[in-house]
Formats: sequence, C-alpha cells, structure tokens
Amino acid sequence: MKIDPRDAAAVSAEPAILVGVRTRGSRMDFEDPLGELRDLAETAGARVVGELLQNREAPNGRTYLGKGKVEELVAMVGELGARVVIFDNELSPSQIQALEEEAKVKVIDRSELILDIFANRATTREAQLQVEIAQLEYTAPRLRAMWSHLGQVTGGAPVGVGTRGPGEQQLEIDRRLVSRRLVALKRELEEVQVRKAREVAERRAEHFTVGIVGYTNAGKSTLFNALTRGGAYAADKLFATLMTRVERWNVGGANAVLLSDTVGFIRDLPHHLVASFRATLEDAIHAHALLIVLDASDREAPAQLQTVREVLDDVGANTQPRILLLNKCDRLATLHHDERASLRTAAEWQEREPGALAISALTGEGFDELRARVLALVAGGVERRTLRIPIASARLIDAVEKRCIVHERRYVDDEQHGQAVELDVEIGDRQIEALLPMGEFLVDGNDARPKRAGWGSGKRKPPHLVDDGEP
Ligand SMILES: Nc1nc2c(ncn2[C@@H]2O[C@H](COP(=O)(O)OP(=O)(O)OP(=O)(O)O)[C@@H](O)[C@H]2O)c(=O)[nH]1
Ligand SMILES: [Mg+2]
Repeated sequence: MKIDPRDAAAVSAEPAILVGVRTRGSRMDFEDPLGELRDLAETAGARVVGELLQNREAPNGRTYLGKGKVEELVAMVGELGARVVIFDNELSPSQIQALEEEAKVKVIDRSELILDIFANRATTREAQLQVEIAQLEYTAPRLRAMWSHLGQVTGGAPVGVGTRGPGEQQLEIDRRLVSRRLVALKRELEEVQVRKAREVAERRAEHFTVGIVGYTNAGKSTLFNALTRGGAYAADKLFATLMTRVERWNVGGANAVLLSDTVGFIRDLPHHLVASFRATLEDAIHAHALLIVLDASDREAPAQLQTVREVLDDVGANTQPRILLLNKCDRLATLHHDERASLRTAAEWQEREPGALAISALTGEGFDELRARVLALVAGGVERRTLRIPIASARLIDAVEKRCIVHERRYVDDEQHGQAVELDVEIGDRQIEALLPMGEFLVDGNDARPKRAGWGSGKRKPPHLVDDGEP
C-alpha cells in the first residue's frame, strides 16, 4: 500500500471556508486577521468562498470553535457548497475529527495547508523527503481523520469516523506502515544531508558566505537574482522558494562572496516543521553574515521581523552580523495615503533598528550602500597599512591592486628580501588573511603570517575571497 497523505490534505481548486479563532495573545493581524491564511489558501490553489472569525478567551477543547460558531460554520458549508474548511489555528487530531463529524467536509489546519504548499513546491529529492517526513509525522497521529478524508476521496457520502471507517486493526497496520516508511525516508534524508553539510562547510572554509533570510514573499529571491547571475524562482506567492540556491556576488573590486537564497519564514510554524526547515537553512545558519529582507510595504512588517528573529534563534543562526534590509521601498510611493499611514516611515525604522537599509530589489535602489556594507564585513577592520611584497609575487601584487584602494606605490630593494614593491593601501584583517596563501609579504614591517582570528574560528586553512576572474 502506498501511503500518500498528500491526497488527504490537498486543497487544490476546492471551494474553501477559512476559520480563525483569535484567542488572547494571538498574533493575528488586527485589521485583516485572515489575510495571511487567505494568501496561503490561494497559493495552495483553493478558492475561498467564505470566512468565519471568532474571538474567544481560549479555544473550545472539543471543537476549537464555540458551539454556536460550529453551527454557523455548518450552515455556511451547506449554503456556500464548501468542500474544505481551513483553520488558521493548529488543531488536535480529535478536534479535526469532531469538526469533520459536524461539518461533513474535510477540515485541515494551517500546518497541513503549509505542508500541502510545500508538497507542491518540492522539486529536489531533499525537499521531497523533508516534506513527506513532516507530513507523515504530522499526519500519523491523525490517521483516523485521514481515513475519513480518504473515504470521501474514494467517493460516496463522508464516512462518519468510528462508525463505518476502517477497523482498529486496519489502523494499527497502517500506523506500522507509516513508521516503517518514516525510518526509510529519514535514512535517505540523512545521507543527502551529510553530503550537504559537507558542501556547506567547504564553502564556508573557502569563501565569505552571506545568507539571505526573511519572511515569505519579502523579496529574497528577487534580491538574490538582482545581485547575482540569478536563476532563483521569484513569484508573488508564499513559499515560492523551497530550496537554497548559492551564487557568487561581486561586492566591489575583485571581492566576491557566496550568496545563498533560502526558504521563507512564517509565523507560528510548528516545531516539527522548523526541524525540517533547519536542514534547508543550513547555508544561512553557517553563513558569515546574514541579510534579513523585510517587506517594508507590508503593514505586518514589524511582526514579520519578530518572527524572522525568533526562527533564526530557533535554528541557531544567531552569532553572525546581520544587516536589516527594508525592501520594496519603491512601492511606498505608489501606495494610497491610508495604506501608507499604517506603515512605519523610514525614519521610524531607523530609530528602532539603527543600521537598517532601505532598498528595492526591483529597482536596485540602495544596492551601492549594501555592497559597501557587505564589503566592510568581508574585509574586516579596514585601516591604512603599508604592504611590502616581493616583485616576483606578481599574482599577489595584482590581487592587492584589484581588491584594495592603493594610495601610493614605491619600489624598494633591500638586501634581505631583494626587489619589492611597497604599497600604501586601505586593507582589512580578513583581506590580509585572504592574501596569505598567495605568498609572503610584510604588513607595516612585520611578517603577515602571525596568527589572526579567521572567519571560521578554529579553522586551520585560512579562508580566502573568491577571485572573480584571473588576478
Ligand atoms: N515593488 C516591489 N516588489 C518586489 C520587490 N522585491 C520583490 N518584489 C515582489 O515581491 C514578490 C515576492 O518576491 P520573491 O523574491 O519571490 O520573494 P521571496 O522572499 O523569495 O518569497 P518566498 O520564496 O516565497 O519566501 C514578487 O512578486 C516580487 O516581484 C521590490 O523591491 N519592490
Ligand atoms: Mg524566494
């Protein structure tokens, strides 16, 4: 038997009713509480025909919604011909079961919806493995509910769970099949990930790496494409990107870094999903620096930034320097006055987030400053220094000329070192380190080689910059 819970949770093209329960401390958007769920549902392909919202101190244990609201929902389902009900909240298996008994249609929650989107987007083997594992782990305890979905899928009236559904024995067999499949999938994923972790470690040891992270739809892939040769899929959809991409980005002179585009974040992502995200975010977690992309034209930007920071903490990406990018600044001018009034102004952002940089991934506004900031990170503490390099080390001299600002050149000839060139340059610690593999030289009269703190602390091999073309 092939276990494919995707069929069970798939919502494509189905008339759907969205339901949200706003409890105390909920992070829903106040003005449009179901806005994000609507985007998610549409991204998954559902047709939203109705919405229902309830404010409650705490959810109802059995049906999440209060009794009266459940009746309202049942009536709506009938009137609007809905085939699926999508909850913004995370439901327990028994709540799903109880709601399905009442509504007589499929009920899924936000996590299942997100998983459904992931399932449709997953194109690489790694992403497919991650999605299937997350689905099985999430769905396995809901097998009963799943079987009622399958009852519908296979035609006929919805099966009342526990009445005409599969017997306990069948459920037990299915649970065992699920756990066996999980073991096999996890083993395969582990192999893929060991290889991936090795690649990431290699990249990190040899290059300065920069990860682009941010809320879904913030413009990460658009920025990535604008800065590099591109190739990342960018679209006005949630979770357009599921796998990381890595490309080189020239940040000025012959200094290039490796930039990675990553999967977007979203609020209230359940923990098992975060776990599968973790591997997807390997590049970002181990990056030397992070660019946090925020859609500054979205009213929810402050809450989204908070989510992004929480996820970064969760996955352990919290030691490297970060640059906050206020993206889509070109849109601000086109917004209606009322819409703009609900946004933070650039000045307000600056005040709360010193160092935030307004950019537009579409028009390229702010890119020069962004390059300069990243270059400063790459270079380390830039100072004016004098380098003495043997004339014979043509490659080294060339690299310095290309990567640094050179104020003066002098040719010198000393007995100990022979013919050399002295360059007065602006150069950072990391740039010096990056030059070490190319040959011996003096910095302000001292051998350049004494130990310096590298990018990858404890790494024996000094990391170096990517060479864009021949020096
Ligand atoms: N006006 C404007 N639109 C932008 C800008 N940057 C991105 N967009 C649009 O925002 C939408 C989402 O862009 P993506 O680059 O796919 O966003 P993402 O962060 O990669 O999204 P996910 O991969 O889904 O997490 C697209 O329709 C882009 O054209 C910008 O600076 N200005
Ligand atoms: Mg993307």
